[in-house]
Amino acid sequence: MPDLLISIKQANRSLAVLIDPEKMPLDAVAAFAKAIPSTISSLKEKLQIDQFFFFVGGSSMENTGFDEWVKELKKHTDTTVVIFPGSPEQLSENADGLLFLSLLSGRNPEFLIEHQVDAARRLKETHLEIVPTGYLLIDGGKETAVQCVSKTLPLPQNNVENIVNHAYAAQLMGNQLVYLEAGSGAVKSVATEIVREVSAQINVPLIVGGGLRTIAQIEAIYKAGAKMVVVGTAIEENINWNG
Ligand code: 1GP
Repeated sequence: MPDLLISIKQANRSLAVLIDPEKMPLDAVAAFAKAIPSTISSLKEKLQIDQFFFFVGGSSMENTGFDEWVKELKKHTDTTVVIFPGSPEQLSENADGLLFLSLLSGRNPEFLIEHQVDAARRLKETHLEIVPTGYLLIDGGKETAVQCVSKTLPLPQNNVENIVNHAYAAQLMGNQLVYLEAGSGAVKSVATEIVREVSAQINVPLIVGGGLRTIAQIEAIYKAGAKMVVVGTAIEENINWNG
């Protein structure tokens, strides 16, 4: 398995396609894995992407057949699969890596430390590459699943300094990645100005996701300094999405 964190640091542009197993039945996984490479190669060309990942996870606390689902995906793809967990139960040895998220924008202890403690013993025994990630929910213009499930408020986009301070604190706490999340299906993605300010102030790779639907938006996010962009809904709605 490639070293996930090193490869994110070394590549100029990484793109992750986010898939929520709750929204894709097991028997649809093979067809998805067969169809996605042509979408990926078109995006690769348009955006000069160096590498792709699948992020797998969802905000729902359910975990029906998560492991089996990941196993099915790995059976049909060579792409690195990274767990983007919504809960400690979303774990599978069939994946390659896991973002160990702390929702640092919020003040709910459950998402700051309790889930992490719950997962600790299982993670100690895993072969997965675990990457500590400071996860910041940014106001995306509507109530998103992360906000709803975590019962935390997003950081308003008009207070850039506050977002920068959260990101810098995330780095000081030892996080190896910082993730600016406008929330799945956000009406307003994270402003490029915010991406620029945050990426100038931290020296760990910056991930940006939520509400990204056009090539122009994604290009602007990379240009502003993001190392990785995450796209979910656009591809979920249309497997042939190409911006
Ligand atoms: C990943 O939640 C996002 O950061 C995905 O958002 O579904 O809006 O692309 P979309």
